Amino acid sequence: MNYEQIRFETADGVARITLNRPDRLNSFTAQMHQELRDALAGLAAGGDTRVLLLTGEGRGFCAGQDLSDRAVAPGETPIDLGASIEQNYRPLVLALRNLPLPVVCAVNGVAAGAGANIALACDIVIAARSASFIQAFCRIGLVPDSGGTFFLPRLVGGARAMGLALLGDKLSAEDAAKWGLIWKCVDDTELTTTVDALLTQLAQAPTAGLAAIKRALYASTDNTLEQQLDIERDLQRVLGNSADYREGVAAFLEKRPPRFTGR
Ligand code: T3D
Repeated sequence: MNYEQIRFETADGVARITLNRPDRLNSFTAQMHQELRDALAGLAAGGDTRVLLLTGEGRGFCAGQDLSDRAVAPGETPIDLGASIEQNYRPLVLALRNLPLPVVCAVNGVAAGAGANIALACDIVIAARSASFIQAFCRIGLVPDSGGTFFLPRLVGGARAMGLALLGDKLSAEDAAKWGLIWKCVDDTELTTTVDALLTQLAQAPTAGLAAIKRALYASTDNTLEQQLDIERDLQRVLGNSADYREGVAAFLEKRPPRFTGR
Protein backbone atom coordinates (compact mmCIF):
# COMPACT_ATOMS: atom_id res chain seq x y z
CA MET A 1 0.00 0.00 0.00
CA ASN A 2 1.29 3.48 -0.89
CA TYR A 3 1.07 5.91 1.99
CA GLU A 4 0.15 9.54 1.33
CA GLN A 5 -0.98 10.84 4.72
CA ILE A 6 1.58 9.09 6.91
CA ARG A 7 5.26 8.33 6.51
CA PHE A 8 6.35 4.85 7.52
CA GLU A 9 10.03 4.02 7.85
CA THR A 10 11.86 1.07 9.38
CA ALA A 11 15.57 0.70 10.11
CA ASP A 12 17.70 -1.00 12.76
CA GLY A 13 14.74 -2.46 14.63
CA VAL A 14 12.93 0.90 14.83
CA ALA A 15 9.69 1.69 12.99
CA ARG A 16 8.66 5.32 12.68
CA ILE A 17 5.17 6.47 11.78
CA THR A 18 4.82 10.19 11.11
CA LEU A 19 1.35 11.68 10.70
CA ASN A 20 1.82 13.76 7.59
CA ARG A 21 -0.84 16.39 6.93
CA PRO A 22 0.99 19.34 8.51
CA ASP A 23 -1.21 22.02 6.90
CA ARG A 24 -4.22 20.51 8.78
CA LEU A 25 -2.19 19.86 11.94
CA ASN A 26 -2.14 16.16 11.00
CA SER A 27 -5.85 15.76 11.72
CA PHE A 28 -7.28 12.32 11.01
CA THR A 29 -9.07 11.41 7.80
CA ALA A 30 -10.51 8.03 6.78
CA GLN A 31 -7.52 7.60 4.46
CA MET A 32 -5.02 8.33 7.23
CA HIS A 33 -6.76 5.76 9.43
CA GLN A 34 -6.60 3.19 6.64
CA GLU A 35 -2.89 3.81 6.17
CA LEU A 36 -2.28 3.56 9.93
CA ARG A 37 -4.23 0.29 10.09
CA ASP A 38 -2.16 -1.13 7.26
CA ALA A 39 1.17 -0.10 8.80
CA LEU A 40 0.23 -1.35 12.28
CA ALA A 41 -1.11 -4.65 10.93
CA GLY A 42 2.25 -5.21 9.25
CA LEU A 43 4.07 -4.60 12.53
CA ALA A 44 1.67 -6.84 14.47
CA ALA A 45 2.32 -9.65 11.98
CA GLY A 46 5.93 -9.83 13.22
CA GLY A 47 9.34 -9.12 11.79
CA ASP A 48 12.47 -7.36 12.93
CA THR A 49 10.89 -4.26 14.46
CA ARG A 50 11.45 -3.93 18.20
CA VAL A 51 10.08 -0.46 18.92
CA LEU A 52 7.60 1.89 17.25
CA LEU A 53 7.67 5.68 17.24
CA LEU A 54 4.53 7.72 16.51
CA THR A 55 4.97 11.44 15.85
CA GLY A 56 3.67 14.28 13.72
CA GLU A 57 5.08 16.38 10.90
CA GLY A 58 5.29 20.15 11.23
CA ARG A 59 4.17 22.30 14.15
CA GLY A 60 1.40 20.03 15.45
CA PHE A 61 1.18 16.43 16.60
CA CYS A 62 -2.47 15.83 15.68
CA ALA A 63 -5.64 17.94 15.93
CA GLY A 64 -7.99 14.95 16.15
CA GLN A 65 -10.65 14.22 13.58
CA ASP A 66 -10.54 16.40 10.45
CA LEU A 67 -13.73 18.38 10.93
CA SER A 68 -13.92 19.69 7.36
CA ASP A 69 -16.51 17.14 6.25
CA ARG A 70 -18.43 17.08 9.53
CA ALA A 71 -20.53 20.23 9.05
CA VAL A 72 -24.23 19.38 8.81
CA ALA A 73 -26.67 21.69 7.05
CA PRO A 74 -30.18 21.92 8.56
CA GLY A 75 -32.30 19.01 7.35
CA GLU A 76 -29.30 16.87 6.35
CA THR A 77 -28.55 13.55 8.04
CA PRO A 78 -25.31 13.80 10.04
CA ILE A 79 -22.45 11.36 9.58
CA ASP A 80 -22.71 8.36 11.93
CA LEU A 81 -19.93 9.17 14.37
CA GLY A 82 -20.42 5.80 16.07
CA ALA A 83 -19.47 4.11 12.82
CA SER A 84 -16.43 6.38 12.50
CA ILE A 85 -15.29 5.40 15.99
CA GLU A 86 -15.95 1.71 15.36
CA GLN A 87 -14.12 1.61 12.02
CA ASN A 88 -11.27 4.00 12.74
CA TYR A 89 -10.51 5.11 16.29
CA ARG A 90 -11.30 1.95 18.24
CA PRO A 91 -9.07 -0.26 16.05
CA LEU A 92 -6.27 2.32 16.20
CA VAL A 93 -6.26 2.50 20.01
CA LEU A 94 -6.37 -1.28 20.33
CA ALA A 95 -3.68 -1.82 17.70
CA LEU A 96 -1.30 0.50 19.60
CA ARG A 97 -2.09 -1.02 23.00
CA ASN A 98 -1.85 -4.63 21.78
CA LEU A 99 1.30 -4.30 19.72
CA PRO A 100 3.84 -6.69 21.30
CA LEU A 101 6.57 -4.06 21.39
CA PRO A 102 6.97 -0.68 23.08
CA VAL A 103 5.29 2.26 21.38
CA VAL A 104 6.85 5.68 21.94
CA CYS A 105 4.90 8.82 21.12
CA ALA A 106 6.85 12.01 20.46
CA VAL A 107 4.36 14.85 20.82
CA ASN A 108 6.01 17.56 18.76
CA GLY A 109 3.19 20.12 19.04
CA VAL A 110 -0.45 20.49 19.89
CA ALA A 111 -2.38 17.24 20.49
CA ALA A 112 -6.11 17.91 20.46
CA GLY A 113 -9.24 15.76 20.57
CA ALA A 114 -8.55 12.22 19.39
CA GLY A 115 -4.99 13.38 18.71
CA ALA A 116 -4.43 13.80 22.45
CA ASN A 117 -5.93 10.44 23.33
CA ILE A 118 -4.13 8.51 20.60
CA ALA A 119 -0.93 9.86 22.15
CA LEU A 120 -2.10 8.59 25.56
CA ALA A 121 -2.75 5.15 24.04
CA CYS A 122 1.00 4.85 23.42
CA ASP A 123 3.26 3.31 26.06
CA ILE A 124 5.75 6.13 26.60
CA VAL A 125 4.81 9.71 25.76
CA ILE A 126 7.50 12.41 25.48
CA ALA A 127 6.42 15.92 24.60
CA ALA A 128 8.26 19.02 23.46
CA ARG A 129 7.92 21.91 25.93
CA SER A 130 5.92 23.91 23.37
CA ALA A 131 3.42 21.06 22.89
CA SER A 132 0.04 20.92 24.60
CA PHE A 133 -2.87 18.57 25.20
CA ILE A 134 -6.47 19.64 24.64
CA GLN A 135 -9.57 17.54 25.28
CA ALA A 136 -11.32 19.56 22.59
CA PHE A 137 -14.41 17.35 22.43
CA CYS A 138 -16.50 19.41 24.88
CA ARG A 139 -16.03 22.45 22.63
CA ILE A 140 -18.07 20.73 19.91
CA GLY A 141 -20.53 18.81 22.06
CA LEU A 142 -18.79 15.43 22.02
CA VAL A 143 -17.40 13.05 24.63
CA PRO A 144 -13.65 12.33 24.86
CA ASP A 145 -13.12 9.31 22.61
CA SER A 146 -10.19 7.14 21.54
CA GLY A 147 -9.98 5.94 25.15
CA GLY A 148 -10.00 9.41 26.72
CA THR A 149 -12.60 8.53 29.35
CA PHE A 150 -10.49 5.48 30.23
CA PHE A 151 -6.99 6.95 30.17
CA LEU A 152 -7.61 10.32 31.80
CA PRO A 153 -8.96 9.27 35.21
CA ARG A 154 -6.43 6.47 35.45
CA LEU A 155 -3.49 8.73 34.63
CA VAL A 156 -4.35 11.97 36.43
CA GLY A 157 -7.20 11.07 38.80
CA GLY A 158 -10.90 11.89 38.70
CA ALA A 159 -10.80 15.59 39.54
CA ARG A 160 -8.24 16.52 36.92
CA ALA A 161 -9.80 14.21 34.32
CA MET A 162 -13.16 15.87 34.85
CA GLY A 163 -11.69 19.38 34.61
CA LEU A 164 -9.79 18.58 31.42
CA ALA A 165 -12.79 16.91 29.79
CA LEU A 166 -15.48 19.42 30.84
CA LEU A 167 -13.47 22.58 30.23
CA GLY A 168 -11.31 21.63 27.22
CA ASP A 169 -8.49 23.86 28.48
CA LYS A 170 -5.05 23.64 26.97
CA LEU A 171 -2.71 21.65 29.25
CA SER A 172 0.95 22.50 28.68
CA ALA A 173 3.42 19.68 28.14
CA GLU A 174 5.17 20.72 31.33
CA ASP A 175 1.98 20.39 33.39
CA ALA A 176 1.08 17.15 31.58
CA ALA A 177 4.38 15.71 32.83
CA LYS A 178 3.88 17.13 36.34
CA TRP A 179 0.38 15.64 36.48
CA GLY A 180 1.57 12.20 35.36
CA LEU A 181 -0.34 12.32 32.07
CA ILE A 182 2.87 11.71 30.15
CA TRP A 183 6.34 10.33 30.83
CA LYS A 184 8.44 13.41 30.15
CA CYS A 185 8.56 16.95 28.79
CA VAL A 186 11.81 18.12 27.19
CA ASP A 187 12.99 21.32 25.54
CA ASP A 188 11.96 21.50 21.89
CA THR A 189 15.59 21.40 20.79
CA GLU A 190 16.11 18.17 22.74
CA LEU A 191 13.06 16.22 21.55
CA THR A 192 14.77 14.47 18.63
CA THR A 193 17.93 13.50 20.50
CA THR A 194 15.99 12.34 23.58
CA VAL A 195 13.60 10.25 21.49
CA ASP A 196 16.37 8.80 19.31
CA ALA A 197 18.32 7.71 22.40
CA LEU A 198 15.21 6.08 23.81
CA LEU A 199 14.48 4.29 20.54
CA THR A 200 18.04 2.96 20.38
CA GLN A 201 17.76 1.71 23.97
CA LEU A 202 14.41 0.02 23.34
CA ALA A 203 15.49 -1.50 20.02
CA GLN A 204 18.25 -3.35 21.91
CA ALA A 205 16.08 -4.40 24.85
CA PRO A 206 14.52 -7.84 25.50
CA THR A 207 11.43 -7.16 23.40
CA ALA A 208 9.38 -10.19 24.46
CA GLY A 209 9.93 -9.22 28.10
CA LEU A 210 8.87 -5.63 27.41
CA ALA A 211 5.76 -6.85 25.60
CA ALA A 212 4.92 -8.94 28.67
CA ILE A 213 5.45 -5.97 31.00
CA LYS A 214 3.11 -3.90 28.85
CA ARG A 215 0.50 -6.67 28.91
CA ALA A 216 0.68 -7.13 32.67
CA LEU A 217 0.52 -3.42 33.50
CA TYR A 218 -2.43 -2.77 31.20
CA ALA A 219 -4.26 -5.81 32.58
CA SER A 220 -3.82 -4.47 36.13
CA THR A 221 -6.28 -1.62 35.63
CA ASP A 222 -9.20 -4.01 36.03
CA ASN A 223 -7.67 -6.84 38.04
CA THR A 224 -7.41 -7.83 41.69
CA LEU A 225 -4.01 -8.41 43.30
CA GLU A 226 -4.61 -12.16 43.08
CA GLN A 227 -5.28 -11.94 39.34
CA GLN A 228 -2.14 -9.89 38.81
CA LEU A 229 -0.06 -12.36 40.80
CA ASP A 230 -1.40 -15.09 38.50
CA ILE A 231 -0.53 -13.11 35.40
CA GLU A 232 2.98 -12.39 36.70
CA ARG A 233 3.52 -16.10 37.45
CA ASP A 234 2.32 -17.14 33.99
CA LEU A 235 4.39 -14.53 32.16
CA GLN A 236 7.49 -15.30 34.22
CA ARG A 237 7.08 -19.00 33.40
CA VAL A 238 7.13 -18.23 29.68
CA LEU A 239 9.90 -15.63 29.87
CA GLY A 240 12.06 -17.94 31.98
CA ASN A 241 12.39 -20.10 28.85
CA SER A 242 13.35 -17.22 26.58
CA ALA A 243 16.70 -16.68 24.91
CA ASP A 244 16.83 -13.11 26.22
CA TYR A 245 16.44 -14.22 29.84
CA ARG A 246 19.30 -16.67 29.39
CA GLU A 247 21.40 -13.95 27.77
CA GLY A 248 20.52 -11.42 30.49
CA VAL A 249 21.60 -13.74 33.28
CA ALA A 250 24.74 -14.87 31.42
CA ALA A 251 25.74 -11.27 30.72
CA PHE A 252 25.24 -10.33 34.37
CA LEU A 253 27.37 -13.23 35.59
CA GLU A 254 30.07 -12.58 32.98
CA LYS A 255 30.03 -8.84 33.80
CA ARG A 256 29.44 -7.78 30.17
CA PRO A 257 26.64 -5.89 28.39
CA PRO A 258 23.82 -8.19 27.21
CA ARG A 259 23.13 -8.80 23.51
CA PHE A 260 19.39 -9.29 23.37
CA THR A 261 17.69 -10.60 20.25
CA GLY A 262 14.17 -9.72 21.31
CA ARG A 263 13.13 -13.36 21.62
O1 T3D B 1 -15.96 12.77 13.76
C1 T3D B 1 -15.69 11.63 14.17
O2 T3D B 1 -15.35 10.72 13.40
C2 T3D B 1 -15.80 11.33 15.62
C3 T3D B 1 -14.46 11.40 16.26
C4 T3D B 1 -14.00 12.56 16.76
C5 T3D B 1 -12.65 12.68 17.32
C6 T3D B 1 -12.18 14.09 17.51
O3 T3D B 1 -11.00 14.28 17.49
S1 T3D B 1 -13.31 15.35 17.77
C7 T3D B 1 -12.26 16.76 18.03
C8 T3D B 1 -11.76 17.33 16.73
N1 T3D B 1 -10.69 18.30 16.92
C9 T3D B 1 -10.90 19.52 17.37
O4 T3D B 1 -11.99 19.92 17.71
C10 T3D B 1 -9.70 20.45 17.37
C11 T3D B 1 -9.85 21.51 16.28
N2 T3D B 1 -8.66 22.33 16.19
C12 T3D B 1 -8.38 23.28 17.08
O5 T3D B 1 -9.10 23.53 18.03
C13 T3D B 1 -7.15 24.10 16.81
O6 T3D B 1 -6.78 23.94 15.47
C14 T3D B 1 -5.97 23.70 17.71
C15 T3D B 1 -6.25 24.14 19.14
C16 T3D B 1 -5.69 22.21 17.65
C17 T3D B 1 -4.69 24.42 17.21
O7 T3D B 1 -4.95 25.82 17.12
P1 T3D B 1 -3.94 26.75 16.32
O8 T3D B 1 -4.41 28.16 16.52
O9 T3D B 1 -2.55 26.42 16.74
O10 T3D B 1 -4.06 26.32 14.80
P2 T3D B 1 -5.25 26.62 13.79
O11 T3D B 1 -4.99 27.90 13.09
O12 T3D B 1 -6.56 26.48 14.47
O13 T3D B 1 -5.11 25.39 12.77
C18 T3D B 1 -4.19 25.42 11.68
C19 T3D B 1 -4.92 24.93 10.46
O14 T3D B 1 -5.33 23.57 10.69
C20 T3D B 1 -6.21 25.73 10.21
O15 T3D B 1 -6.44 25.77 8.83
P3 T3D B 1 -6.21 27.17 8.02
O16 T3D B 1 -7.00 28.23 8.71
O17 T3D B 1 -4.72 27.41 8.11
O18 T3D B 1 -6.67 26.86 6.62
C21 T3D B 1 -7.25 24.86 10.85
O19 T3D B 1 -8.54 25.02 10.31
C22 T3D B 1 -6.73 23.46 10.53
N3 T3D B 1 -7.24 22.48 11.50
C23 T3D B 1 -6.89 22.37 12.79
N4 T3D B 1 -7.57 21.39 13.36
C24 T3D B 1 -8.35 20.87 12.40
C25 T3D B 1 -8.15 21.57 11.23
N5 T3D B 1 -8.82 21.29 10.09
C26 T3D B 1 -9.73 20.27 10.15
N6 T3D B 1 -9.97 19.56 11.26
C27 T3D B 1 -9.31 19.82 12.41
N7 T3D B 1 -9.54 19.07 13.50
